[in-house]
Amino acid sequence: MTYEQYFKRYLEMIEHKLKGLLRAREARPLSIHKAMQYAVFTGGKRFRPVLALCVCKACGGNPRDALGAALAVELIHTYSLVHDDLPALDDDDTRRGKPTCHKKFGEANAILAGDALLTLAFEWITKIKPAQRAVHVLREISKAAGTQGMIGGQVADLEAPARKKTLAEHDFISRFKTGALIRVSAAAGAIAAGATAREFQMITRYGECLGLAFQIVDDILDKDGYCKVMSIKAATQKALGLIDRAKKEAKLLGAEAKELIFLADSLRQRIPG
Ligand code: GRG
Repeated sequence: MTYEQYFKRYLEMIEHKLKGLLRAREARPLSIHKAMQYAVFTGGKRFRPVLALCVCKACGGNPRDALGAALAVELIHTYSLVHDDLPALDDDDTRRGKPTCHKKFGEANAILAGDALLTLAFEWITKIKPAQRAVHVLREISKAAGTQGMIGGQVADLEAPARKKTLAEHDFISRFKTGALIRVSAAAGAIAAGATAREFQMITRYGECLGLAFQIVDDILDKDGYCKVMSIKAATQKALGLIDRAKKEAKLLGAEAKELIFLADSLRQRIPG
């Protein structure tokens, strides 16, 4: 079974909510809302929100309780892609095979659309009930998206010239730039479910392993990043080791963890060869 088939229900829940959320924003000024919709609906895998919903279920919650957190991480992920594509950063013309947001709507609109997606994410976190869980999710996501997470990793990446990076630097950058948002997607699902401290720790370790593996797999597919400091074979081994560790953590949660194991295996499936 494919990722899309297995997670059909979750993917539909996420699309439905995202559509409602962004349609409601068709108010003036239309240009910014069009740019936001364009960025969100250009065919992302929705890996992070699916992860949040699976974790919520694995920790005994109703996946719907994690929807606010799931949408928030997807909006933050989308904003990071829109900004990363800008001329001042990666200067990319295409994303997911289509023109980047700034190519389609202009640079000013793309900057503002990214800002608005980030702000909207925080509005959605406030919808998590009870309020105590919303505050906990807010704290974790703020840290993971900021200089102690994604932004910190991006800055460290910009400051380290590509060919001089060591393996340790790659690990540091990837844990922050990519891993933090994936780890917190899992953590937020656990918080929304009212997980125990033990479950929260296991889920955090699961998310950490998956987050680092995610970047290594992305680099294997692009023959970039890790593949500049190690062979594709070694990078594959490193990713497989992390995916196995993630699965071991998930298995400690018992039968309810089967979706988490499938998700880890779908990442494994993306590795070529
Ligand atoms: C805030 C400007 C800014 C940057 C933060 C996350 C990030 C740093 C930049 C985005 C570009 C990048 C290469 C990130 C690495 C993480 C990664 C592999 C992103 C792609 O994620 P997928 O595969 O994308 O989940 P889809 O298209 O499926 O949503």
